[in-house]
Amino acid sequence: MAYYNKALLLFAVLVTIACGEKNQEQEEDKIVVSDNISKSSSPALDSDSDISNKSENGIVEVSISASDQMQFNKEEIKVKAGSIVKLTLKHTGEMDKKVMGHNFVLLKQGVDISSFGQKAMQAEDNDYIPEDGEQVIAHTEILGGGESTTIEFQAPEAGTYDFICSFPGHYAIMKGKFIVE
Ligand SMILES: [Cu+2]
Repeated sequence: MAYYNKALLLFAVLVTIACGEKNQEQEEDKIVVSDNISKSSSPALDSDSDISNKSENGIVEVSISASDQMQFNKEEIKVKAGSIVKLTLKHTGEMDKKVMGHNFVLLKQGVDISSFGQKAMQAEDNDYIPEDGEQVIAHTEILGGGESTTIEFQAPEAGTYDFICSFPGHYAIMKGKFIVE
């Protein structure tokens, strides 16, 4: 119940932020979410192209899934700076979260993945997020097979960030780039 309230509060804050940014240039409203790297990397497609997902009020929806094969289905996620990211993580497998748990953790720039991953390993009671939380921009809880969860956060400043699953032993394979343009 406490978690729910917290999530609701966070949502309310994010909505407030999103509304505050409504007045930015129209250009800011165009969010590119890449779910197919080869398709979106064509230089012929400029930012005015209509094929990319557009967002309402600067909110961009991103979905990513994780499997019993210990893999994310995406290696790259692209969003526009300043947007509110509504990210859904889905565990498409069947295995228990104690055996094949997955989360999505967006790391701050400069954080070393393997040293973070080793620290995270000791934080089982905190969804494998180190208690200080200092190296993390946003994260989901740990999911087991068949579960899904959605988080919202503000995209950090333009740049390339790493995302990982911090379940013990997964970060070496389950990682990708979160690109803010
Ligand atoms: Cu995982």
